[in-house]
This record gives sequence, structure tokens and C-alpha cells, in this order.
Amino acid sequence: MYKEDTIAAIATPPGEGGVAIVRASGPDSERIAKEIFRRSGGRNGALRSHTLHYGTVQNPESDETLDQALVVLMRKPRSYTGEDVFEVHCHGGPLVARAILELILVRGARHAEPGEFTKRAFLNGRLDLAQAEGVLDLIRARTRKGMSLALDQAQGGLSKWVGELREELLDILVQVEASIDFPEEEIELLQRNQLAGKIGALKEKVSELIASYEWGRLFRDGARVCIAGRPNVGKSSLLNALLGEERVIVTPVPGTTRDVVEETINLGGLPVALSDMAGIRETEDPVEKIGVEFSLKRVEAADATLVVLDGSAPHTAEDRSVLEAVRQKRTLVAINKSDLPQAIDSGWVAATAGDKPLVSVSAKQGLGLDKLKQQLRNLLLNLPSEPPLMVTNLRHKVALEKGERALTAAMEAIRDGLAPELIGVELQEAKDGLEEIIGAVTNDNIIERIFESFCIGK
Ligand SMILES: Nc1nc2c(ncn2[C@@H]2O[C@H](COP(=O)(O)OP(=O)(O)OP(=O)(O)O)[C@@H](O)[C@H]2O)c(=O)[nH]1
Ligand SMILES: [Mg+2]
Repeated sequence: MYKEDTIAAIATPPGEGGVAIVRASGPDSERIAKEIFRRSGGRNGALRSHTLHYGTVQNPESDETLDQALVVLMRKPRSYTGEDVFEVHCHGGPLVARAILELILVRGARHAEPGEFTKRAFLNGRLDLAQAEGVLDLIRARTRKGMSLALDQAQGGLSKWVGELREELLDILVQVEASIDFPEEEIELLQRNQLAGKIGALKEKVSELIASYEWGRLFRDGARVCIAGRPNVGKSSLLNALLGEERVIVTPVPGTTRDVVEETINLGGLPVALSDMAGIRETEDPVEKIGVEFSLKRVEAADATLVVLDGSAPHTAEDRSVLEAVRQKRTLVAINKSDLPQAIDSGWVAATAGDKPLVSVSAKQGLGLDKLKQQLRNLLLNLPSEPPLMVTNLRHKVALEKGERALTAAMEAIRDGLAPELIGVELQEAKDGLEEIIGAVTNDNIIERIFESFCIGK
């Protein structure tokens, strides 16, 4: 299925570090390792597998010593790629690792392409596709939660669950196919109802997994929230209060903020990038005008908006237009300056905000911030409780949706009394959807695209 040559690459990032690792995989690994590595104490003979050996890396032609190093050989199949693998752990200077890599390439290896080690692991059945994607996400994780979701996927959590759904589906398929093969045994009404029930239960599980994507995506990539409101209500003060530092300029002059300032806070493992922006109002000032346009665009693209009102002053037409601008968006309304006597008409707020949650805060005195954070988290996650398993990858979600559509069609086919062949076609389609996730059915283009996004050496 792939060219069985030996590939090599530097597996650690460029630059200086304590250690750098040069890695090779393929049939020539052991030969090359022996040619370039001399064990300390003059010991010769075979390198024991899965054992670290200490010695020097030598150019066998010139006898030049390149570095002192630890070398490990992992004979197949017990290696990351499922092939013979060897790694040289050398001193972490960019020149040292490069010189060792060149030596390995001269002795017959080829420079690995991005993700090629992991691709070989997949092609050799060491990992399925969802696990390989989990490895990539683990490398890219930006929060602890994202990291643990990725690790679970790399260890096969999602694959196992998808495998169980696939088994359930196969049971149903067998039943349907039996009545295709033995047409005299038509599917009775009772049996039809039973089948529809089973498919419905399976579809429910697939739908739950799809619903978890919204969570998975937020934990993996983070959420974007805009702080919006008319000038001077305390947007910048609120960002500073949530960050716990004086990050943004705050003044009593309306129109202070013009540029967008984005900072990330951690809401119980959920990374939230908060943008403070120009206050939204009609203005003649050309600089502020651009700021306002920026703000409105940004609100459009955000996952949610945090609208700030000034509780110590009566509402204005500008407050109304801000609330109107976010009507279609997930929004939390913060009524700020709760430390001052309140002058805002709470009836107006309730009527204008509609069903959007409200919270009273004082950015200046740090009151109500915990409640605000809690409400913001609930608003973003929008589900009663954390799903036990989360789909974080759009490709998986799309495949599950294909399965869901096919299962729905299969139920309709049963209800409409269609021939078992037609039910079977839909179930087969659903099976394909599930198998795309783990890579049992897939095309080479998808595989190429997934592994291309890895780094070299992984
Ligand atoms: N008493 C009180 N004053 C506040 C509070 N929050 C903000 N302020 C004051 O309100 C004024 C405006 O605050 P900013 O944070 O600059 O308001 P803003 O919404 O970012 O304003 P622009 O950037 O001009 O749109 C400043 O004088 C703040 O000290 C609060 O909770 N209580
Ligand atoms: Mg401001």
C-alpha cells in the first residue's frame, strides 16, 4: 500500500534544546543504526531492541565523531510505525541533529514527509484514523481540557464507541439482509416495528455524539466573545476586572477604546477569547467610526456577545441599538456599575433583552464577576451537562451526520413498507459513515490531507 523504504527526520523542534531526537523507520533502520553508532566500551554485536544504548555517532567513511548519543532500536511490530524504528537522542543543537540526519540520509534513508511516521502507523494498523487525528490534536492542544480530550481520542476512546455503534448496526443489517436472501420470509409487521425501534435507538446515540461537537469544538479551539455596549458603560473596566489586571486603558471620556483588544480567560477549562472594542454609537470622528464598524463586524463573527449596560444611568437610544444588533446572537447582558445608585429602568431592560440572561456587576469593585463567568460558560456550552464523550473534529461530525441521515431514511423506508433491499442500502450508507471516522473506508485524498497537516518527524 506504500513504498517500503526507510524514512528519517528530526523529530524535535528546531533551535537549541537539551536533547534533539533524530528518528528513522523502515527496513534499513537496523543496518543504518549499526553503521553510524559505536557503543561505548567497544561492545559490538546486535543492538538489543527497546533498550537505550550509550555511545558515539560516527561517520563510518571518515571516522569523524559527530556526537555522544543514546540510541534506541525498536524492532517491528512493537514500534510507533509498526516497522523497525531507531532513534538517536543527541545534544540539542540544530547543527548536531542536522549532521546526524544527513549521515542517515546518505546511508540510504529518505527524508520523511510531514506526518509520514504517523501515516505509516495508520497504514500498518497501529492506529486508526481517529486516533491519528487525536495525536495531531494532542500536539496542537492549547488547554488542559483540549489536551485530555485529544489524548482520549488518541488512545482510542472515540474509536471504541464508534466501533460499538458499528456492531449494533451490523446486527440490524444481518436481520435485514436475511429477509433479502430469503424473500419468502417477509419482514412481518411486528418485526418491522422492532427493527425501526432498534434503528431509532441507534440514531439517538449518533445524534448525541453530533450534539457533543459544539462542546468539543469549544474546548479544542476556544470560544470567542465580544464585549459590546455604548461608550463609557465600562466595557474595558470589565475586561480588566475579568483578567485581574489593568490591560486596557480606562477613562471617563466616552470613546476611549478604538482598537480591538483580545485576551483569553479560562472559564473552567474553556478558553474564552474576550474582545474589548470601541463603544457602539453614531459618531462623526473618522477614527472612532472605523472602530465602531470593526466592533459590529466582530460581533457578527463571535460565538457570543457580552452586552454591557450602565446601571447608574437611564438607558439611551444607543443601548437599544446595541441590543438590537445582537438580537440573533447568544448574549449575556451585564448591568454594570452596581456600586452606584441604580437609575436604569429594569422593566425596559427586561423587555428589550427578551429572553437573554441578565447579571448585575461592578467592574470597579469586582462584584458579581463569578456569577457572570458562570453564566457566560453556561451560555456558551448551552447543554445541561457535559457529554461523556466529545467529538472535536469536523470531519467526524460530518461523517456522523451522514450516518444520521441514512438511519433516518432507513426508518422511513421501514415505515413506508419498502422492500428490505432499500432499507439495506440506507443501513449500508450509515455503516460507511461510521467507518469513515476510523478510516476503514476512506479515500487516499482524505488520508493525504490529514497527514499533510502534521509536522515533519511525527
Ligand atoms: N462606579 C463605577 N464606575 C465604573 C465601573 N466600571 C467602569 N466605571 C467607570 O466608567 C468610566 C468608563 O469606563 P471604561 O471601562 O473606559 O468604559 P468603556 O465602555 O470601555 O468606554 P469606551 O472605551 O469609551 O467605549 C470610567 O471612568 C470607569 O472608571 C463600575 O463598576 N463602577
Ligand atoms: Mg473602553
